[in-house]
Amino acid sequence: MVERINRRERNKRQAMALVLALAAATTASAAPPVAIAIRFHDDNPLAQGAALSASAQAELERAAGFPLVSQGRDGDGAFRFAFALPVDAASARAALNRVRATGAVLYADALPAADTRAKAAATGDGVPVTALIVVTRPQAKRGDVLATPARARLEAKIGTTIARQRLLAGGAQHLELDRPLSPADARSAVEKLASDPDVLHVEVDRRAHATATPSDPMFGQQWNLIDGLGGINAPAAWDIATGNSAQPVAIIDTGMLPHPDLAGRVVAGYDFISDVRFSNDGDGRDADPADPGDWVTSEESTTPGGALQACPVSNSTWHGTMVGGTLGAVANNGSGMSGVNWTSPLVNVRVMGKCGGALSDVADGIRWAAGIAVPGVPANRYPARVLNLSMAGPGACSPILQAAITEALTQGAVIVAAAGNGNDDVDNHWPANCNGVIAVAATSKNGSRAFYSSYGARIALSAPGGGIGGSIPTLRNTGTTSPDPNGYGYGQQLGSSLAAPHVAGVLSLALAFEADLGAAELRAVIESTARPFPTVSSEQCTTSMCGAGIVDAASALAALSARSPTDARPMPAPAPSPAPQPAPAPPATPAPEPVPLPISPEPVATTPPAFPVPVAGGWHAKRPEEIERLRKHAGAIGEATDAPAGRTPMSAR
Ligand SMILES: [Ca+2]
Ligand SMILES: [Ca+2]
Ligand SMILES: [Ca+2]
Repeated sequence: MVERINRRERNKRQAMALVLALAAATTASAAPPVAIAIRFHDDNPLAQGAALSASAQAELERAAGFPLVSQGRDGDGAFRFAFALPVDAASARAALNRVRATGAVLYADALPAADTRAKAAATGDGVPVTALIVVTRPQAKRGDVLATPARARLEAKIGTTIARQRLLAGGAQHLELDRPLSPADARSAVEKLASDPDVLHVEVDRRAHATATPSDPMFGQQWNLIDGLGGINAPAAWDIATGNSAQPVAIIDTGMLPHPDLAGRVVAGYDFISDVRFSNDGDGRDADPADPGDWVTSEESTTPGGALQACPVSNSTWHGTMVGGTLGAVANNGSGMSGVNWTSPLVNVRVMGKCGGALSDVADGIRWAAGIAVPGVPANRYPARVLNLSMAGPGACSPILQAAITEALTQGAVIVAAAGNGNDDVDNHWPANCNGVIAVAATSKNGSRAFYSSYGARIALSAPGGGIGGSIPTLRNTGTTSPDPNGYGYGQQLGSSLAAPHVAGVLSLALAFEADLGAAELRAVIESTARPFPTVSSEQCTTSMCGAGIVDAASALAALSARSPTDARPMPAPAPSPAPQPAPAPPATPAPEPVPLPISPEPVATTPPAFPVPVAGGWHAKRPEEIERLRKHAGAIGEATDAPAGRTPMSAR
């Protein structure tokens, strides 16, 4: 493809190569990406087939500003390209944002030099294996489950019986094992199953863990929302948007509790934990996603052969309540704290219980949160366009999970994932290492990389997670095992779990202001308006470590509002609908209650947006049907016709 370019283009590219070489020479120890994955919308006729047409690729190269070498398509449907010239991390980031801003792609991701995706996701993380996920040939099934001969053959290979089998959304089979397998036995079982002619794919159902770390209680102010150095600079953004009661945000977590500072904000969700050994509520999936606690005792952790063997011993974390509060605690109610978003409903999607959450449940939870049907689960009356995943588990992104994420992106969802607290390359941790996900690293109050935060080329941007100089004020419950009904209050926490909902919150404010933005465009907006990392004496963030910068709510919203006025389409107030009313409308302008800190003196940006405005014509303009789909999604609540539950499991308590 490269030889097709004309001489003028070639000259331009040679000049660009020189600039890049200079840039590379001054960038210390950055691991530059070697390739990119670009996933177009499925209904784009120019993006069919095994490779892009020459003209489509030329247009892609023009948008990116770089010559690319086609490497075909991967299993997720993404087109892969190598950079024809060496590219430094910052230039690659800018190129990808230009491609995202066109509105034509579901995602455009840089691929690290060592792609863990290629490695088989055969083994778990050292804990017993309680379930396997297989994709079989159609003839191995009878209806939704394995036919008897195939099942018996697989059981012989696994070495134990399959206690339950069920169909996951997306068509894979979930095989819950009668007894947990040791990691070594699981590895052997996976190898044997992989050689079975009926098995197209097999992997261990791994677990991800909540990614917040307790810190000492301290009286805190919400620097994370206010501060113009290490915070997200929210007050000026709240002059433009505070949320939208017609645009739900999904908290895919341990379940939220009825905390007074979430009153009226939480709408009906679902409990996706299918295995009773982890659910801690006495049954499998059910309609009550309230958090019953996720404590693990030392006895559970040390019982040989038990499902919880080797799981970290801990009290209940109330992680979902904490994450939900960071994103959406009620503002201006005279008590407690404020969330990033003051209005949008929070959908309570429970996927993590004792010892974290299984990727099979996370995948189904993602689909359901985005409004996609999941077998055996009632339809989601509050399909969300912003999904928050404050969790991380070791290993590559499972193709099962990637398929769920890609499908959710196709529905218009934007998916935010915590980098994890392992102080490791994020490429080794799912779900943040899946394509199309906005991976968020954590920063301290002084803008340095938080000591625990994972990092690397896959990080989109950073947000406050706490560390040096202060932790993040959060909602909490004082129960150490079960929730204490009189124990609701406030605490302090650290973690990339708290960084993620800051970004999800800013995305929800951006959507509240302009509902037509697709997932990739939203990412381009928040990356290109992120605040550069301040210079610090230790744990300096760089764009190759911590992404584009620290998410800046004021800059993101100012950039959107500075675009052509006809581009701005604030959603109208929701039509009277059967939806439970999520929140009393907050006053339009004042800063939230508990925040005595002065607002940053920096003026609201009035400069033109840093990201390109979509161009009309060609593949890279957003198509009318795409806009229509996004609008429909935004209006889904008002259009719901089924009777309301009237109350949520939260308000029923
Ligand atoms: Ca249950
Ligand atoms: Ca439940
Ligand atoms: Ca409050």
